[in-house]
Amino acid sequence: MQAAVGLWSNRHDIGDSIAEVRKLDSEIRLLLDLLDEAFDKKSWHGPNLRGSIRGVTAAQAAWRPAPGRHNIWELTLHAAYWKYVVRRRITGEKRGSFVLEGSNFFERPAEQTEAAWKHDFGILVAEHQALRRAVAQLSPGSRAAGSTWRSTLHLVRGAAAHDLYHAGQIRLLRRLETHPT
Ligand code: NI
Repeated sequence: MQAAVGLWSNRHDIGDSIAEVRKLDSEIRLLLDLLDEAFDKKSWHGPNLRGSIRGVTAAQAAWRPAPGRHNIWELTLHAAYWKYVVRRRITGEKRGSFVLEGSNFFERPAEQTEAAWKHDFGILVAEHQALRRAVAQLSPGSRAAGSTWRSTLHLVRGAAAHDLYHAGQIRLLRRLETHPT
């Protein structure tokens, strides 16, 4: 009898943890979909961040609507930087730093060449992939502290929204550059 109760209670625990893992998986899948649709997977509303940058030349990327205003190049690195920040915050990683010195905005171009532009765009893609991996690897244990998990969800949702916020700006900059007043 004792054994049967023990067995039942074990099975019950296993059932709970499977449900937990499934719930976690569906949450993680949703977060990855959000990140991907904001960056490079088909979204219904229009261009996502990568789509908004597609076909931009170094000259277009360097164009400013007014002195002191950010250009597409700078917005691209800004988006890369915040993907890095969110990754660091959700993993709690203490070591390592962003690939560029500084934070938030980086003055560009240092040299206006297609190679330099392509290189900096590559930083954005690499940071997106690194953030994606970090989200995919969030462990069930990271849900233990409720407020920490809520903060993780908030950070990752915000990372997706941030991409789209700047994707819209980049589309507008492209239109302004093509049709200067
Ligand atoms: Ni921003």
